[in-house]
Amino acid sequence: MITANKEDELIEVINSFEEGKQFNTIAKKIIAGERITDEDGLLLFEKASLGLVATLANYIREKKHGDITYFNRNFHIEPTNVCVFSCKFCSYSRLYAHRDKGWQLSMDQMMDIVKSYDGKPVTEVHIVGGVHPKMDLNFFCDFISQIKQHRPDLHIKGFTAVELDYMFKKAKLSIEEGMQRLKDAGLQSLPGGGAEIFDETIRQQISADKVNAEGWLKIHEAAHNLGMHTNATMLYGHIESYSHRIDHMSRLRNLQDKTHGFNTFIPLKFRNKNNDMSDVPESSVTEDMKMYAVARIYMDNFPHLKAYWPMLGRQNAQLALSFGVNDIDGTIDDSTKIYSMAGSEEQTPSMTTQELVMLIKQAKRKPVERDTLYNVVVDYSLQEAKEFDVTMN
Ligand code: V47
Ligand code: SF4
Repeated sequence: MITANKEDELIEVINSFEEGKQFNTIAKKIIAGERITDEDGLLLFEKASLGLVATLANYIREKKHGDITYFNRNFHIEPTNVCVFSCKFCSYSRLYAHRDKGWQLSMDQMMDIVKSYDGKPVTEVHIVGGVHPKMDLNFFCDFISQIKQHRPDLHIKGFTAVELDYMFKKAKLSIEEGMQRLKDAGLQSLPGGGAEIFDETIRQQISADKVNAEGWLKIHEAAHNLGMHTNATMLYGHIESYSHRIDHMSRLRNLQDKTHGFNTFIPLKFRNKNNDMSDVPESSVTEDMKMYAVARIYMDNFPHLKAYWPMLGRQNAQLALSFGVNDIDGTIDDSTKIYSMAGSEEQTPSMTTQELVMLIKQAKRKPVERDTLYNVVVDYSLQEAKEFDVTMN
């Protein structure tokens, strides 16, 4: 619980930083539960030390969640890496003209992946891939309903707004009609991908040909209006400026005010291997941690902030727990290639429940397994280390 003492303490700590005085107003807003402005956000990015943003972000994180740190048991299905688009940062996709160099799973192959988890305690399947012109809305509705028939308890989170925009246009359906079809088939929530950077000038340079900011936001709004929850990402650390990051977060914050449908914000660090932006250096760990902290401070109406460990690496994801992050995603089971192909340290991303629990406990936080909608599945903070060997695999 946050006490008056803790609030006095916060101001005292902020004032102890060399630059502390100019951040007094922001600290007071945070204590009062008031929203910071775009200018405040920019000031934090540009002028605050890492220690200062960490202090503010951690205060907010503990006010919202205490020490609870969520993870889930999940796996991904990437139906194809063939894609009609050509984002410059993408190391994963192969153009349709070179589809023989990529993969394209059949319905049976995808259902075999789902069936390989029979009897295993996973709660979520995350479906995401390239935009393949032959994998259309009917194909994916069929796939989703087959998953639901086979395993009704598995939460299906699938398809970025980029994939959906293409599917709906091809099917000549409005966003609302297309989304309703997928929901009826069994789709339950949307992942946050495809957002990249909303600013049109930057978007034109890194992913010119796919859905723009307005389209991305409209698709998420439509999902929210149908009662579905979604996530939001931001690809940072390439050619964008701090103002572009604030603009991106501002558009998400505004939509969240309207719909309250977002669960989690996920800043995604640009990785520069094997893509057309390999000349752009990657951000430093200091910059990554600052990104998480400012996101936690600025995105006041987003309940959760996720450090996606397959992209960031497990040690930096652990570190991020001191910079506002309260979720590190899941077990993954080596089922995604997006980040390993872009040069992530995690070449075969997979963590057992025990490893995730220990990683969180080492950071002196409380590990809680969640489902996709943040319902508690198991609270591991209540279990002694000895019991792990018996209860977890
Ligand atoms: O939109 C692609 C990113 C995203 C690179 O909602 C890259 O829970 C860095 O959105 N460097 C797709 N990032 C993945 C995604 C996601 C992942 C995990 C969890 C959730 C969730 C969503 O991957 C793309 C793009 O922004 N990406 N290439 C790269 N070289
Ligand atoms: Fe295609 Fe997505 Fe890669 Fe862009 S990021 S090229 S839309 S797979």
